[in-house]
Amino acid sequence: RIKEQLIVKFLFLNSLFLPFPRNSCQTGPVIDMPVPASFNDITQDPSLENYIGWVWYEKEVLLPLRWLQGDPAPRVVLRFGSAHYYSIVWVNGVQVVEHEGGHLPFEADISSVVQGSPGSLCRITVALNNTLTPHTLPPGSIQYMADKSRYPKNYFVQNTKFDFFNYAGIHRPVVLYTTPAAYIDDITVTTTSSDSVAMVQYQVSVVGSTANSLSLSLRDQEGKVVATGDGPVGELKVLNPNLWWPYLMHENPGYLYSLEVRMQAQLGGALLEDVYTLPVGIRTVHVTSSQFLINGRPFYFHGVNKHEDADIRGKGLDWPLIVKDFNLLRWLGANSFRTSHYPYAEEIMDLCDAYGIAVIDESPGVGIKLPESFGNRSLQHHLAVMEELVRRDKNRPSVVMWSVANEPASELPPAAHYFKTVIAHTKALDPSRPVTFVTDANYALDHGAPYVDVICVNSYFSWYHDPGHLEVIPLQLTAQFENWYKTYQKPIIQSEYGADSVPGLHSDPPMMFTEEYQQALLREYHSVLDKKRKEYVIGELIWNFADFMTNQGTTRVLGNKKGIFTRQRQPKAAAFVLRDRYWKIANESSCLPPAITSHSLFLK
Ligand code: BDP
Repeated sequence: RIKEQLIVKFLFLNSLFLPFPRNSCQTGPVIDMPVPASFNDITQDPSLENYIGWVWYEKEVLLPLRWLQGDPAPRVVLRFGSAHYYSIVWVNGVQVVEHEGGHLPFEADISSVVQGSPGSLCRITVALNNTLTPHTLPPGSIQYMADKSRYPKNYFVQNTKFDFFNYAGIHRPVVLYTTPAAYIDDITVTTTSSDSVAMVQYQVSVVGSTANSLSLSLRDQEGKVVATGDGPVGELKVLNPNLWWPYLMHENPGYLYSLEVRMQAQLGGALLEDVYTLPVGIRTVHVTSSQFLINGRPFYFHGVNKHEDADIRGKGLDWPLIVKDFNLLRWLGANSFRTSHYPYAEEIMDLCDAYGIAVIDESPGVGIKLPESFGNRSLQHHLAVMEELVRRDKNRPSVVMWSVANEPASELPPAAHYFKTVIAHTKALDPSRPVTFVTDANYALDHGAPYVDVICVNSYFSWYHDPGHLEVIPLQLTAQFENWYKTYQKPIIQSEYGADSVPGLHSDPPMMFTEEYQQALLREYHSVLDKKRKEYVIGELIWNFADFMTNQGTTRVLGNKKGIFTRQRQPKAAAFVLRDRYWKIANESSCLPPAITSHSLFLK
């Protein structure tokens, strides 16, 4: 890769926008680029696949005239669901927002720009840079190869300490929307409940007016108003509530009420009204020394770790894939997943709320290994990312725990201050949920574990350690659990375990990389999990739901093959092992789950 590389310019295609009139003599060569999508796999050009640096997107759209006029005129907002990694956005040549971080939304109030411009054409320009540094989340580093006998001049590589391809692009939808000049800026909802009564505590913030009134009404799924309230802070009382339950823990999982918040404000003689509707699930989460309780009942995570990853679109949002994955989760009998290793699209989280899939919501804190990534600069950024994540997902009943990181070098002494601070900050932002990070450090050396509510531990016995020796799993896994529990007396989740398998590769006796070996390894883990789940182990999340792309390397055959489904979502033999197990576990609970048939999957 050469540093003085071309600056890639894209047209972005998004059904929301009108086509951009090409003018290549002004801009140089331009490629059509779909949004949302990663740009890496769209063309046949390997230099774009592995591109590191700035790319530019541009699009012209026509705004309705009513967005540009009025007294007061509406507020016009440009919102990005996410763009990886660092973005600068201009509208009609005026910079409107800068954002660091690839997996969370950002937006800009562009009213003054578009309302001040003649005409209703709005030119949106985005400069995007996917370079990772020791202070980004996830961290990375650029390495220049100075040896001129081996590399061309200015040759460099991007090094990362995480195991997925660093896809880049505008990954989630871009929308333009309006609000009145005075508007509902934020709503926070928390819930408590006893058998026959629940309280929904709310807090609403309004921007743009001090003279406003707020009224709230909570409707059940039949549309009946079950509680009303007013003012910016208060409590709604719900008699005989329908609680939000995870999938397979109740015959009606994912029950959502609908909270309508209505604001009226006087502004310059005009009466403005803003209405926002928020889905609300009533549920509680508690952690004891050996249990994870949802609505007071022990919850066992039988689920998966996922990735946002697919052929062609990379990490771009893809509705058919999302719905397919939820159908597979329900087929599998999975009640939960971890958003390994970054926050997932809001569209995915919406379905978790609606289907009752419990989520461990993870920040992009993956691959924090270098000592400089534990310094103050990185820490401040990590705190800011947790603020963005909590602000986005705080009202989601499906989010039952925050994970601030995956497999950091938590054996390094600075990890103590770092994780103490990040976890305390997250708890201050959201006192209602437990906080964890996922560790692969030795139990006796981990400096972050004292601060978590639940121990989440990854291990790859008989894969990365003692490869090929399935017989060591019972001893090593039992010791792992006992050591952690003895040290911390906190509930434990096996947050990753698994083996690569190349679909169609077979051997008996099982050998590594075959479907049989993946099955056998899972079964060995399960026999220990079956003992320990009666004690303090509160969950198991397979690594991974599906095969996914990684950097090229000698241990990766077109990506990581630890999926129980292929990248195209076909089951490997291991998927059937897990399916039998998850349905068996679900059927053991006192509440019988609904009989699942392929037909009933479509009825909800
Ligand atoms: C774990 C990481 C995960 C990797 C997995 C693996 O958390 O991101 O993909 O190992 O190597 O350590 O398959």
